[in-house]
Amino acid sequence: MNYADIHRLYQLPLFELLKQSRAAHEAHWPEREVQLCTLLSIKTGGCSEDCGYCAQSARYTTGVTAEKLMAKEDVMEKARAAKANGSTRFCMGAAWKGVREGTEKFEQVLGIVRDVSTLGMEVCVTLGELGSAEAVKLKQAGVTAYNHNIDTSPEHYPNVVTTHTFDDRLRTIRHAQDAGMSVCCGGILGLGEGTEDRLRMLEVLSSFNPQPESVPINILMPIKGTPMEENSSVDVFDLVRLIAIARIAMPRTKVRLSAGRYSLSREGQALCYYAGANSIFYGEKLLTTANPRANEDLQLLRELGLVPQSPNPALTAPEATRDQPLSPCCAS
Ligand code: SAM
Ligand code: DTB
Ligand code: SF4
Repeated sequence: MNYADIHRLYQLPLFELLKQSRAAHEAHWPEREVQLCTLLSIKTGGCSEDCGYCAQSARYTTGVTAEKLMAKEDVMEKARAAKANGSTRFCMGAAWKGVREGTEKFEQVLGIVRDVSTLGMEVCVTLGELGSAEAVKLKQAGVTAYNHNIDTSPEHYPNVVTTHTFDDRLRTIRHAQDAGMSVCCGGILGLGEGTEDRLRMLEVLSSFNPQPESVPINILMPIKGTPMEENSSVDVFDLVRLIAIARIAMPRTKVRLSAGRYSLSREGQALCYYAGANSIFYGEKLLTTANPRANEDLQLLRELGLVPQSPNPALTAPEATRDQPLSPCCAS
């Protein structure tokens, strides 16, 4: 969807926008299901990059200490627990700039993926930059989805990160898509961006071909010690508007209400579900920060008449539309 159409939606009275996003949601997601995804940080802290929001960058003193890659057995224990709790997607994150074929750490990750993929959950990883060879190897090992966020608009990105570029992010996304993985790609609200940046971010995401299989919408978790620790908070109605526009612009995409749920009221979360969110990170911890308790989430879903999504381990990646260009490899 182009910027003008996205902007027109943004300017609608809130309830008119919600009427349109409900219609899109009910047409494509009639089951009232919400996907439950469990996150695990398999390699925490010590990252070379300078992402201004991140607790795991080695450039800021945040209280997060650098750890080694987790042992496979420990990851498997967490993955089994996630499955037992009803998660259908297991997302493993690593605080790396990226991974390279032939390195010991990449081989270790492939081993972890192979084992986790035997459990019958969707397997998602977020490891930073990928080349095409790494993407193919991850797909072969059993990754169903690759998470790599664009985080904000191309214009605002250099104010947030300087150690890699927006185009680097797009290239990795393209490699993941070319290898046949689903792409999970979204962003963060609260990075000091303006409304125009938020809408541009949705324009870029919706222009992917295929569109992302899932779009996480994070609210900044302000981390002490990072340049963004004092950023102003995000207005809940702005969040709801963005979710509604994402639902209309990417009707087949799972829209994940991601980091920041901890500070939202139950009513605020209910409005996000109504607007079109149909996926959450589930379990008390995100990567390094807190998330609502699992039993509170299940209770809220019950009260709203929503149900946890049934497992789909055979998930196949969305297909590109043939009569349109593939996802861009750079923003210009
Ligand atoms: N290093 C890899 C990368 O950057 O793609 C994977 C891990 S990174 C922590 C994954 C994503 O988490 C980031 O792209 C960002 O969107 C999100 N994230 C990180 N810190 C956050 C924070 N403080 N608040 C909200 N979202 C955050
Ligand atoms: C995404 O979009 N959000 C998740 C996941 N993908 C990897 C990460 C949120 C991290 C929040 C801050 C933290 O816990 O360190
Ligand atoms: Fe490193 Fe990813 Fe954090 Fe950026 S967001 S500092 S790349 S872990």
